[in-house]
Amino acid sequence: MKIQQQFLQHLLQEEEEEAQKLIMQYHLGPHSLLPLFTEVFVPTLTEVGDLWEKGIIDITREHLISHVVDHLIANLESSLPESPNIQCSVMFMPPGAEEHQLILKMAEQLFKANGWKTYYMGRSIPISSLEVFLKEIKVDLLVLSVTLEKHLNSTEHLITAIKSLPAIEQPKIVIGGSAIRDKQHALQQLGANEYSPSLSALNQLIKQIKNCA
Ligand code: B12
Repeated sequence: MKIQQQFLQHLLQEEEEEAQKLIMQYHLGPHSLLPLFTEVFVPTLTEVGDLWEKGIIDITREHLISHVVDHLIANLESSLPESPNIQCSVMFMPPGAEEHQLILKMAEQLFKANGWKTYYMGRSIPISSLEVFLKEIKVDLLVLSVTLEKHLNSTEHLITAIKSLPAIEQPKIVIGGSAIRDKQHALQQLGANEYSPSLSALNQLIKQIKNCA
């Protein structure tokens, strides 16, 4: 059985420890973080969403599974090799009331693995507090993910607020997520600097930025 299917089976049977062991073996092998995310975590979450939509699993199990995946992503940090600090910093935020955050958490690990300083802000940060934070701390990049269309208005509002800060306090904004139609939507309508349709595209962008000092 493919590792992704084994992983899903462990999650569906609430075998968190086995799921964790499988991931550690995979991650410690010749594979790196990106294939773990794109070949195991993302297809598993998509499949869990389909099972839920079809009524094969209920919302309780779906919540439990997303919680376990969340935990596994956080645990990966301890197994990352030391990478040289490249003086770049990045912040992650789900806009407005958006609750889907797992992709942002995976993105955070990709940045960490490349030597970036990361700030994970989580949900419900008032824009005024964010502005105070950006005055005090240099942040080069802000990464946003929007899954549901109903959160596009608050996304646009957030981007407009960031863009009206003095240039020196403004991070560049990268956005992705299934609510974003295409690059034109992301850049022209929402006002982001970059659109990233997948974690692989984001990883390429990270590799292009060598230094922020
Ligand atoms: C886990 C989960 C939850 C968890 C989230 C927990 C957490 N901490 O994140 C909880 C239980 C909170 C949740 C809640 C809800 N959810 Co939900 N959820 C999911 C599930 C199963 C996985 C989400 C996930 O992490 N996906 C990650 C990956 C797999 O996919 P992706 O979002 O498509 O992203 C891809 C690209 O867009 C890109 N990408 C996305 N963002 C970014 C950002 C950057 C920077 C980059 C580079 C790339 C990128 O990378 C991915 C891979 O290529 C999905 C199923 C699915 N198909 O995704 C449903 C799903 C997204 N949820 C759905 C729904 C309806 C809801 C609720 C409205 C349910 C409800 N009635 O309460 C609420 C909404 C809450 C809210 N206010 O936001 C629907 C959305 C349908 C739609 N588009 O309208 C889905 C698709 C399930 C379904 N099949 O119906 N959910």
